Amino acid sequence: MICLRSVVVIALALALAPKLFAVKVRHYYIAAEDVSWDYAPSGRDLTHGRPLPEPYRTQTRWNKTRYIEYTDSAFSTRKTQPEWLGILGPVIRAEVGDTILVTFLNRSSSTHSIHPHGLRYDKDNEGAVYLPYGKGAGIAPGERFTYRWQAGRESGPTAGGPSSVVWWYHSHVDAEREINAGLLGPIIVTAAGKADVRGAPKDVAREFIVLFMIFDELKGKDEGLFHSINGYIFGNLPGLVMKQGDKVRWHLLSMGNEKDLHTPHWHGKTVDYQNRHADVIELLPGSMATADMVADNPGTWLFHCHVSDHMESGMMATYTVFSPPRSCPVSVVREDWARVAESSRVRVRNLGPKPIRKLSLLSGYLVSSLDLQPLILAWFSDKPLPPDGEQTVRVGSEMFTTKGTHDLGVAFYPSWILFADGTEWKPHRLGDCFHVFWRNSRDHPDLPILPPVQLQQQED
Ligand SMILES: [Cu+2]
Repeated sequence: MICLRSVVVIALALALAPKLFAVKVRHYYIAAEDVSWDYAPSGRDLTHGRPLPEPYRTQTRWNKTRYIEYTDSAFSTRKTQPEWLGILGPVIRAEVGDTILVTFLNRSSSTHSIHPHGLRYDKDNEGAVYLPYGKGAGIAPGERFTYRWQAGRESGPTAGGPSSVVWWYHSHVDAEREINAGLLGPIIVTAAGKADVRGAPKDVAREFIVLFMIFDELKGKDEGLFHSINGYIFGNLPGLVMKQGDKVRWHLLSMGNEKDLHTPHWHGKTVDYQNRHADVIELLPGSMATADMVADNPGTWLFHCHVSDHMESGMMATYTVFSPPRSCPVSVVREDWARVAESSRVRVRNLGPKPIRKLSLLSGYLVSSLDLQPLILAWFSDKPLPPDGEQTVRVGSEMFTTKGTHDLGVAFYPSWILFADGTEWKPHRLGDCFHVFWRNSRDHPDLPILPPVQLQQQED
């Protein structure tokens, strides 16, 4: 009997052990670095397909200081972050119950810190300069400090709300100047039991974090005021893409001064926000808001601040909901840029079961990940193409010249296919089944290019 009781006690202890000791420590390595930042890398207003308006075209590249994430304490290998994060520092994630360690290395030329919102810390780990000072209040250039923060119950979502919430972190030595410099980023805390291994909520397909903020480069002069979303103006923010049907979570942030009253507005969809349906959300400087969207309306949609002055000044981006990919009857075969450029021929493969009698290809310059400029020229196959067969199609050589071009690459896509049985295939949208030959494949291996002609103007 005693023996059985001991077994039960041991079994109970073992069963409870994972719960008692499952406190996760998530360790991040984040440096502050002086960098150069371009508010409009394309040099264009990508939401309207035209040059940047004055006065913003004068200078879009400025010196900033950013939080950059590394893989470990050597601070030699950078972690890649999604393009859409833009100027924001890396996402620091935790599940309620976790401990967060951030080893901060100050590689910039001024003293900085990391101050978290929403998490629990003691004085030394507050990362803010005021009396009395904690050890992590300000870290001098070249120095490092490891902050320890707790994501307790009060850091997570409340019952009935979304499964994750967003908080700020930013430098707090001379906060106004440092935030304007770019030293800011998001913390996401997921409810206990609802996080995957990364700490991200399991019940949403993707989370986007978007900061609405006016960066001031010239002490308030118009040409130095960048009304940006994640540090990009006039549609230059890349990567807000999702699949049709995805449950998507938007974490909205605002920072800045009394001009930073922002009202993010989605075209194309409403969101669930604080027990109401909304397509505009109100933000004040320092605000953090979380809204959920079911991305069931395919297309490219405008996402912008609804304050008139801010709209005018380029506080806009687009997001794209992809419909499920259509099966393609042919593919353009992946090849080296140099090889294609030299031969002025692309190879086409018949992916379907039916023999193809004839087909035509169109092409366009990929000016940015959101902007494909179609060319009018069409090229035709010169002989039938059996199932699984490949043949080369001669295309114009002029598009492969590098002189004076700033495009990322050249895209080819089928525009018409005539099968041997007399039936035809035409694209639903021009650009369906496209393939890009990158001018520099090493620089743009994973750029999430969008099907062309999806960029539609969605004016209010
Ligand atoms: Cu605004």
